[in-house]
Amino acid sequence: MRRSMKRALWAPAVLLVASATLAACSSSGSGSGGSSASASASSGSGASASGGLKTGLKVFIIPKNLGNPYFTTADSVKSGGAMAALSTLGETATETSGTAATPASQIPALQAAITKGANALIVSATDPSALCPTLKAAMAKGITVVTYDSDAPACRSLFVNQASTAQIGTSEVDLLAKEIHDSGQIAIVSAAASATNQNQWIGYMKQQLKKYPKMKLVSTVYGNDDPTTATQVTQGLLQHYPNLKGIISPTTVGILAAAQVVSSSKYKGKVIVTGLGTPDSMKKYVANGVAPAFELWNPADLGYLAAYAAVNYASKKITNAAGQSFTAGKLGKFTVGSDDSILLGPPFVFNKANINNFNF
Ligand code: RAM
Repeated sequence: MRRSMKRALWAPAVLLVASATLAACSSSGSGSGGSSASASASSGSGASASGGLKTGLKVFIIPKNLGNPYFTTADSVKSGGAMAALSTLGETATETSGTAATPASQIPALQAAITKGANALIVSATDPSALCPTLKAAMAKGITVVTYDSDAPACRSLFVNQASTAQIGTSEVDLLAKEIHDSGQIAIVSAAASATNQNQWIGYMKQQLKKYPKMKLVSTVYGNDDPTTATQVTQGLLQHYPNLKGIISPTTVGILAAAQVVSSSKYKGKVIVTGLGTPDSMKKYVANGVAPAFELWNPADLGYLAAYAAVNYASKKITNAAGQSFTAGKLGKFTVGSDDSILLGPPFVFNKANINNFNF
């Protein structure tokens, strides 16, 4: 919390700088669609390069799934994400996962990384309970386990959080309330029912809704970070609740599907969509008024920070004790909070006035 004011001032500037950088790069990142992507540096194992950090570490980045543009941006070299940071630090980086955002798809990638001699795992948890035995086995072997994006609190050393969990949930309700004048039926289009981040955010949304007695949450549906499923569950919502006024979708895949469905239906102009989306995918829906405002952070910065946190931890430069600090390259200094987590910054609100400044 000590950092919050500094971050509040800093985040838009970083996003603007990052967007300019990303705009200059070609569009596609590494890792989409395949089972793994690698970037390696040619340094020797165990050597001490920048600031006493180990080099030559085998670091595996294991997002919820591959093919999700959010994770491609968070992880890839081209966007300046986790693999870019690891390459700069002289580590060997591999992005790997399944193609579905499910534990059944993600766990084999975790197990394979352990078998291949991983020194560190950077994981976005599809399901903390299902992943825990594998993550605990990794930690028992001395492997550094850092979660990012979606936590597995009982079975990792550190969590790199994109923004305050409470602030994300609360601010999404506030954004929608403003658009629908504090009144009417609303629904949530989530990702997977087992995802830690989704469930925590939804918990805070429900608390915040108590401040808006005329807004009624009628349903929460799950699109599983799959465009087809997210489209179908949104269509189902509109059929079952013809008086719906708003949808909150705290997933980049879900918000896009929801905005597309509403835009091409008779509900355009009647149902407002908000949540967490990437600016590139949502520009069209900000312009047509279906999603006037939504939020996110820079996913590339999240991956970059997670990489620095993992390498500092694996190099024994930090522990997970509150107050431990390290420098994450271009992002500057970060401090471990009282809950073993490191906070990137507050979410940023995109709207008509600013969205064209962003390219990710
Ligand atoms: C989706 C994923 C991810 C979430 C983002 C906002 O891509 O569900 O976990 O953090 O959206």
